[in-house]
Amino acid sequence: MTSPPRAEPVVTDDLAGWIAARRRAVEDALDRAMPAETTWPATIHAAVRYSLFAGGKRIRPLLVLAAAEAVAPPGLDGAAEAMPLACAVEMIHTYSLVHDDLPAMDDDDLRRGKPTSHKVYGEAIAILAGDALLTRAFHLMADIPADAANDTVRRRLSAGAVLGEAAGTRGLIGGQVLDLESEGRTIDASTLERLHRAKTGALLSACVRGGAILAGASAADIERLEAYGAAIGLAFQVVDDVLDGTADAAALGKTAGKDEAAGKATYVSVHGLDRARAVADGLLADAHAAIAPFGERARILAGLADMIVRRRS
Ligand code: GRG
Repeated sequence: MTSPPRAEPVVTDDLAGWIAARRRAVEDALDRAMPAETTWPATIHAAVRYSLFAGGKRIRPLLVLAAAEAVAPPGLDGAAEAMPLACAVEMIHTYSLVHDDLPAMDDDDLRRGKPTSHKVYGEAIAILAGDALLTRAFHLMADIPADAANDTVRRRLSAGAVLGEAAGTRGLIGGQVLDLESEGRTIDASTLERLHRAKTGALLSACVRGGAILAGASAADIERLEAYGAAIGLAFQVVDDVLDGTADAAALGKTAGKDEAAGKATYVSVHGLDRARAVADGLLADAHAAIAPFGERARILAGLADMIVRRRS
């Protein structure tokens, strides 16, 4: 069955301006957080920077900052409080891509429109570049000024724990294990959902939860944002599956149609294209409903959810 063309995404000037400004701030903070390419040992710093600055969309850092800004009380700069997490989560995301592309995992040649890390630096350095990114993420979260207030220290530890949980064996790594074990097998819809909630959803959810924690959100607000994060976390992967089956490599910046070719279950193979799109739309509605109580304060989060579900790459 063919699907009707989808409406163009509505990225308002307000949202586009916010995204451009925050992306710049994230690029600067990431640049400051990583040793220069010439710093000893130069090979590893060049490899880390090659992948970290390869043109990622920075969706995760944007979610961290948007959540923090939505809940920060007057007088607190939510984005400044949350910037270490915004950088840390992008480092972890980049490490996972570098390792996922390795011959022992997905064995991919193209990522973010460029040759993958191991193609440029060799396998050993690519493994170490991933390790370095993961290590630096938690170093950054723990790097708290000695004179920081108790509240700041507590929030940083708590956000660090949220990040560790999402990146760990019940999140990103667990999802990757389930993915590897599912290869070449028929899996049912609930296993597929579990896989994606862990592999993709956990980290995206942690962005929102961690950003809110760093800005001092109440437990009730954290719970609302948690529901938003869970919905967009899964929606992100459903849309990724749809794009993997419908877009080309030039638009995606990575090999397209690879999951299908490898016999991997995707939302499209399990549910069909139209149903997969309907699932994404339903999750988008859930995300909007979860943040409705925030009213105007959640307008950027609402816009990011629309962007995630309506994106073309
Ligand atoms: C190696 C522990 C470990 C995990 C790997 C990241 C990953 C798990 C697999 C890569 C393949 C995949 C489908 C991941 C799901 C998450 C996803 C869609 C990543 C791409 O995220 P984008 O679109 O990428 O935000 P950019 O490049 O824009 O940052």
